[in-house]
Amino acid sequence: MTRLTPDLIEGVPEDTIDLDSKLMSMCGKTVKQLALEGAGVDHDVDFSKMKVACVPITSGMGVISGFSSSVDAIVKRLGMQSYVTKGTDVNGFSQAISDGVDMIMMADDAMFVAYNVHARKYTNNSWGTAMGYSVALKNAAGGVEGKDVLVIGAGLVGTEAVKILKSWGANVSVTDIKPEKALALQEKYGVKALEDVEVALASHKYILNAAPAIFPGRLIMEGAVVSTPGVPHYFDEESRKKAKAIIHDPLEIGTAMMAVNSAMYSMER
Ligand code: 2YC
Repeated sequence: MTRLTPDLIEGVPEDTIDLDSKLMSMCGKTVKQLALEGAGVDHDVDFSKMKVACVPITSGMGVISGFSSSVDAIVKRLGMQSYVTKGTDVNGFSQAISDGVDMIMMADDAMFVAYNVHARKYTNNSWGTAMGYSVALKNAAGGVEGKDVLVIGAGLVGTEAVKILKSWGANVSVTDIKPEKALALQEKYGVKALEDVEVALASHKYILNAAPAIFPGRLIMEGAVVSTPGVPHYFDEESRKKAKAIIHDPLEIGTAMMAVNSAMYSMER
């Protein structure tokens, strides 16, 4: 899993990229509306009663400066009550439980979860990112049913995205730097494994890029819709000119998706 760095998320607490405006122009939806759609909810939901604790986790490579405060800000932007616990790890977790929160958000080096205390169920960031960026792609593309969609990366996020896009009736192709990983998805989900990423990229208008890869604009089709959670993220000038939409943010779409999905485990649908 690609590990965020403080510089990548420093703009998240203040939403310096104004993500909702970008998504409204590309997808016609806000982050919250995309997350509700991904959670299978077709109406707005008032989350103001939802109490959330974000617990910093020091295990492994330790805390990422700004990560918990970014998650806290993203959850607040959904209308939920949220705070970062004073304690970290088990101490923070126990504070959250004794505070009687409804949901706990925390991440170590392997997993990032939104745990709904009442439902005793969680949503992880791999599914949340895959769903959030698939919903964004679907909205920006005006639907994906019957359309050729390329998923780049057969890792945790790419695999979830393959399953989601296939379930929506897209003709899914998948490519990975390790061909055997794409072939495994071909076997398991009946999608097409493509060997050459450059040929794949240049022949697809709809792309979900779940790889930490950077692609030159010469490979991007005119009018391409690129939904790209992958970090590091960089699309050159040519890509920006040719693409109809390049949907990216360092953390918010995936985090909002998992927070909304887990909140709905214990709320009226
Ligand atoms: O600050 C903390 O609590 C750290 N333990 C957080 C570590 C997050 C590691 N994961 C990542 O950087 C990325 C995120 C986009 C979520 C999934 N992988």
